[in-house]
This record gives sequence, structure tokens and C-alpha cells, in this order.
Amino acid sequence: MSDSTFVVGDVHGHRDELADELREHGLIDDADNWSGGTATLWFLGDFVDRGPDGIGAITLVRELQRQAADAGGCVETLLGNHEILLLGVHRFGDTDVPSDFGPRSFARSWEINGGQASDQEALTDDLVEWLSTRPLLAHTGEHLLMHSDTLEYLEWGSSVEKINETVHDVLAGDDLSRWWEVWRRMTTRYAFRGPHGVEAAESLLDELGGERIVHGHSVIADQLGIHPVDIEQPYLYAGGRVLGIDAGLFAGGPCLVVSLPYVPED
Ligand SMILES: [Mn+2]
Repeated sequence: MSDSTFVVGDVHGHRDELADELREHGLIDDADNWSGGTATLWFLGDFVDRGPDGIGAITLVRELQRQAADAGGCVETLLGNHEILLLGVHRFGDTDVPSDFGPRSFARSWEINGGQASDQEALTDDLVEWLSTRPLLAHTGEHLLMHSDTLEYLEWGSSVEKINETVHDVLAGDDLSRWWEVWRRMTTRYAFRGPHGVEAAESLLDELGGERIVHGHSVIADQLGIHPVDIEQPYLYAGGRVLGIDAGLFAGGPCLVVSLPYVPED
């Protein structure tokens, strides 16, 4: 277990399924306490919306973060677009976003993207502060971790540190247009699929560092043309430069806890 690194993709409110899978991998015990020792566990964001208990999932992760730190391990998470949505509704509600493209607001987007009233009600100031300061991008070993499979992160800077800093400044402020831009950019996807995927992945890795991108956000079942229930492994693509780990838990797929570096079974 020591020195092992694990990544988990989009949980979308499925707190209990997450706990079951972490237990299966020896990372938590029967009482949901950290048992991973000095292991590192990264989440790629999108804890909330679509499923019943997003705040419960975040609360579990925060508790594991404290316990892992005491044990010499590490638990950390990236922000997903659904965390931006959760925080945006909390801060701006149904205030219209200045736009030439018709009426839009965080509240409206939250409703049509599976927002759960119980998550908004359970959102405390402490959780808002913690979430608002999580990174968008991170490195672990030779991996570049990102929530969304998009190049739009580069609009905020040309290094991981700069991108995280720019977005943290936005989230610390009250500029609705800039907040909206964070949501909009992080909702884009599929940058590494198709004939130009390898090139896009390699140019991003050249710019931000790392040998392999690991992302969530876009379910791998539709990339493979199968149903999420038939997914058993993450999906390595774009010439081996990109690993997709969102198995579509909200759509009946498994909660993958992926050990890095990932080696395909066949
Ligand atoms: Mn997402």
C-alpha cells in the first residue's frame, strides 16, 4: 500500500458506492476510516449532482484527507465543473449572466444538470471555503490530472500553478461573468478523441508537464460504443497519452478506483 497512488473519477452523489470501492481496495476500513497508510488518493472532481448524496461524498473525502495526513498518506481532489455549478448557485442563485446568447443563470444550469436541493441545503461556509481552494490541475508522478478533457484550461495560464491561481482568484471574487466562464470552459470535452487527439494531448503535456493525462468528466462507455454497466477498466487512448477513468457511475457504471501507473489488463 505504501507509495501507491490511486485516482477516482466522477462520483456524482454516489457516496456509498464510493465507500464500498475504497474499502474493496483497502483504503478505508469497515467504519469508513482511512486504512491506506501512506498511499496517495486523488479524486478528479464532480462529487455532486445527479446522485443522492454529493455532500456526503465530499464530507467522507474531507475526513479521509485529515486521517490520511495523520498516517503519512495523502487524499486530495481536483475541482470538477459540477463543483463550480454547486458553488455558483450558492453564490449567485438565479441571477442572469450577462450574455448575448439568451437568458442563462447558474440556477437554471444546475437544474438541468441534475442539481440536488439537499446538496445546496447541506453546503456550509466551511465546505464552500474548502471547495473554492481545491486545484483544477495537478501532477502526481508522471501524470497530469485534470477533470475535463479539454484544452480550455490554457485560457487561464500556461502552467498548472498559474491556472490554479487564476481560477482561485475568480472563485474568491464576485464577478459573475468570470465565474460563468469557469463553468462554461470546464463543461467542454473530447479534446483528446479523434484523429487530432494524440497531437492535442502531447502539446498539452509539453506545455504543462507530465507523460500521461488522467481525466474524468466524459464517460468512456460511449467512446467504446458499449453501455456503462459493461465497463470494468479505465480506458487508455490517444496513443497511450490519455487515460479516461469516468466509468459513468451515475448511469449505472462502476466506481473505478484506479492504481497508477495504469497497465491495461490485456
Ligand atoms: Mn464533469
